[in-house]
Amino acid sequence: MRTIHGSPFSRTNYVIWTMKELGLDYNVNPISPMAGETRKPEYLVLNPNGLVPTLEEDGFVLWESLAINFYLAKNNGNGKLWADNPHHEAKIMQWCIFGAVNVDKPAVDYILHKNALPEEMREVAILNAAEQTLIPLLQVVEGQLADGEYLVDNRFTLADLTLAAILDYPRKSGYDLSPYPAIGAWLDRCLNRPARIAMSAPV
Ligand SMILES: N[C@@H](CCC(=O)N[C@@H](CS)C(=O)NCC(=O)O)C(=O)O
Repeated sequence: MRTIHGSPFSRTNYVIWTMKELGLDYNVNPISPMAGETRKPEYLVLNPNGLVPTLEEDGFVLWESLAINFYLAKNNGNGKLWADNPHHEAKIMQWCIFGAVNVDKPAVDYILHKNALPEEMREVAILNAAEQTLIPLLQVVEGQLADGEYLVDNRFTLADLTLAAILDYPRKSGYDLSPYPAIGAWLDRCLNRPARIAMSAPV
């Protein structure tokens, strides 16, 4: 029995996308941070950070969306989403870590302070800083995509899934990606995959 704890409107969606790509069976326990459900004692036993997502699989518990995705892809993918040699594995990890460590924070700050937070909580200084921080990071991704349709091994891997999931929301919130045509085309390619589209269906 595999359960993913977390509202699909959170980083939980990175893991749901992975499970859909891999064709795995799963249940979603749609607990919501907004409703304070991640701070309840029964949830803190699973994830002492009080954050989503958390994976529970036959008594095995794992948190951090990237670690969950590595675990699922390495052990269930038969090469899908993952690598066929150590160099590709290292490159997939490089792009995923780059996404989680460098891109995620300014991307989330941008979304929150552009339109997700209630208006009185939005700060223009944070929005502008996020916008500026993203520029050199997007230039790096644009440079990589100038040479191919995907980030690693010319096929869709966890590297693409991770970065596309992170960059989807700033674009939806209005971040101007027109200076980065390769990113725009690649995002469309990734987000139009059947597994991603299936995520909007009831789980
Ligand atoms: N690095 C963590 C971040 C998890 C995270 O920040 N989750 C947010 C939702 S997207 C959350 O649970 N927030 C609840 C809170 O801050 O109380 C991961 O990728 O799993």
